[in-house]
Amino acid sequence: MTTPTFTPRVFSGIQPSGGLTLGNYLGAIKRFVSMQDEAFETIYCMVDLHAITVWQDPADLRRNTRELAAGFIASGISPEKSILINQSQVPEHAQLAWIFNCVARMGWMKRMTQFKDKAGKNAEAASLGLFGYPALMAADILIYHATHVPVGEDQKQHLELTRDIAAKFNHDYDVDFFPLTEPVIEGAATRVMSLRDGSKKMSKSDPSDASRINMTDDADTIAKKIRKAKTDPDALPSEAEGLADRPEARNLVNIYAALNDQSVAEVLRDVGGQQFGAFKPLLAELAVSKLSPISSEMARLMADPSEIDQILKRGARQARDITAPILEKTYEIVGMVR
Ligand code: AQP
Repeated sequence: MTTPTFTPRVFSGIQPSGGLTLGNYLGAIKRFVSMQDEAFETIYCMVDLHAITVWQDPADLRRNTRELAAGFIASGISPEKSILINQSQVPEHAQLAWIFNCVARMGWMKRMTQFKDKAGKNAEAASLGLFGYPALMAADILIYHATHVPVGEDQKQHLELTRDIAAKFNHDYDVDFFPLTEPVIEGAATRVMSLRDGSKKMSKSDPSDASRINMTDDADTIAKKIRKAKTDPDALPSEAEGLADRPEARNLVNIYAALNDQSVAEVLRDVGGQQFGAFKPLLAELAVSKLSPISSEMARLMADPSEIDQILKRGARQARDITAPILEKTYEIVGMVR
């Protein structure tokens, strides 16, 4: 059998499980934007079905989905260049996920660290959906035959599972139908850490608002959170090796580098030797200058969400032109009578 060539196609998604954070922006959205101008078809998704794997108030979910779409558009994702969707309007995601539930093995799923982190000590009370989350994520990607997935570092394990599912499906049915998708984990801030604890990733669902910068925070709030960010008493080093055992310092320098499109080495050439009292105001000023145009555009878009709803509806129609034939072919391969 000849190996098919797949159209270079990017898929990625973010959960509308809260407001967008600087971690989502630097780890994912910035790369989503740049990939639009490379040789890829791009599809970006508000993964609302993923969000309900933990409880979401329905009104909040609706608002967060629209606000996330506003965040994508305000950050530079163009509905003319990319297909923008919310997952639940493209039913083939969930339909393929069922097939993948029957391909993925319990042993594979039990190794997923995100489930262990999110379910915590009380795993018996976690939803079945939270456990099955990675199979739905594999379906999100493979229902488009996506070849590349830009994500933050925390999603690496789920992308390996996506490749395992594709490979097992292809093997079991003796086809070359699903591509082995490549993760795209690039940049100075693939893992932005909490501002309160350098060992935890910045997360929209962290109970402490001071742990994260939200894309909708105003200039004063951003400056205050950076001023209060946990650091150590030493001055910044002049070379990256000097950050090795200083997670909080490393995090702030990584954030600066990613926001300013510089490498860590370039940043440290300029700020090495400075105390945090001098560096934090620079970082705050940079963050405000990059984020405030995005938050004002988000506010403008949210003032009339009907424009967002139209974009998502159109996106779903475009998406289904790709997903419906792939689902049909999958059912045929599996042996469903059509
Ligand atoms: N701290 C982070 N640093 C770099 N990238 C990050 N991402 C998330 N947090 C960071 C990337 O953002 C994309 C969307 O993530 P998600 O919302 O689907 O789920 P998540 O990774 O679980 O994000 P959160 O903010 O932690 O959400 P909650 O709190 O609801 O679980 C992914 O590409 C992710 O890598």
